[in-house]
Amino acid sequence: MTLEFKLSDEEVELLPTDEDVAFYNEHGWYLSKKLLTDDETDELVNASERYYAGERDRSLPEAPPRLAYWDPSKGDVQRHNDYVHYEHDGLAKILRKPLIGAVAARLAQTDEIRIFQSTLIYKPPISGEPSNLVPWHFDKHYWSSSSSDRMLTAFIPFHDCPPEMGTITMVDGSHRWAEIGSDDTVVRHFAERDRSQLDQMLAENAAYNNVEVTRLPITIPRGHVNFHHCRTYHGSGANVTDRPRRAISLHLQDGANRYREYPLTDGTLAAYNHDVLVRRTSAGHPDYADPDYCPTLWADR
Ligand SMILES: O=C(O)CCC(=O)C(=O)O
Ligand SMILES: [Fe+2]
Repeated sequence: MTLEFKLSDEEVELLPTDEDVAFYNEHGWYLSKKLLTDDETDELVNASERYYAGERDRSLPEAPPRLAYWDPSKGDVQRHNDYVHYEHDGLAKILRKPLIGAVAARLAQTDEIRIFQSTLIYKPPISGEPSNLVPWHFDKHYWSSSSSDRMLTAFIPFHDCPPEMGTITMVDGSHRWAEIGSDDTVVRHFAERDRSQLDQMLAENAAYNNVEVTRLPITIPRGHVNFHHCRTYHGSGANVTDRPRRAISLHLQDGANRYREYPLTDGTLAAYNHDVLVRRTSAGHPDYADPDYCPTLWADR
C-alpha cells in the first residue's frame, strides 16, 4: 500500500463491517458512518459557491456531447455540473479523500477504486420546481460502454439531508432484478427522457420480477454518504424546505472497469462523454483509467 492510500486508525473504524457489505449485497445501497468532518462539508459548500461564481482551476478542452453544465443563464432550475473533480481543485481535494474510496472498495469487493464522474448538484428551495424531481433510473444505463457491473455511486450531501429536501430515494433490492429486454433509449440521460416513461419502466420491471416496489428516502446525516450499486433504481423528490439541497454524486469504477464496445440496435456503439476526452489504450479505445479524468481514489495493493 502506498502512503497516499493509507487510513488512520480512526478512519479504519469507519469502514463497512462484513454485515454492512452483506447488507449492500442484499439491498443495493448502504448509508455510511460519518466520513467527512464538519470542516470538510463546510468547505464543500464554500468551494461549490466559488465554482458557481465561475472559479475553475482548469477547463475541459472541449464540451462532450452530453455534458451537464449549469450556468447562471439557466436560472433557478436544478443545477447539474459534471467533471467538477477535473475542473475544481477545492472540490477535488475533498472528493479524493482516500476513506471514501476505501469504503467503496469494501462494498464493491475490489482492491482499486477510480473516479468515473462527479456531478455537482443543487436543488433550489422551490417546492413546485419540476426540474427538482429526479425520475427513476439506474446509473449503469448511462454506462453501457463500461465493462463492469461493480460500479457504484457515492451520494454526498453537504448538510443533513432529510426527505423534505428531496433526498435520494432507493428502490430497495432492485439491483438484483432481471431486466425486461429494454429498448436502448435507456442509455439516454434522465434529463432528456419523459418522466412517465421512466415511471412505467420501473413498474414494468418490478412486475416482471414479481416484486413490490419499496421506495426508501434515505435520511442522510451531515458528513455521511449514501452508496448505491450501479443497477439499483433510484430517484428523488421535491425540495419543500427553505434551504437549497447541495450534493455531489461521485460515480466510481472498480479497477477492472474498461471501455467495451456495446452495440445499440441502430448499429452505433454506446458512448460516454469521456470518449472524446480521455487518452487511448494501446488497442485504440478510450482509456477509463486516464489519471487526468479518472484518478485512482483507492488502491490496496
Ligand atoms: O440528486 C439525486 O437525488 C439523485 C442523484 C443520482 O441520480 C445519483 O446520485 O446517481
Ligand atoms: Fe443516478
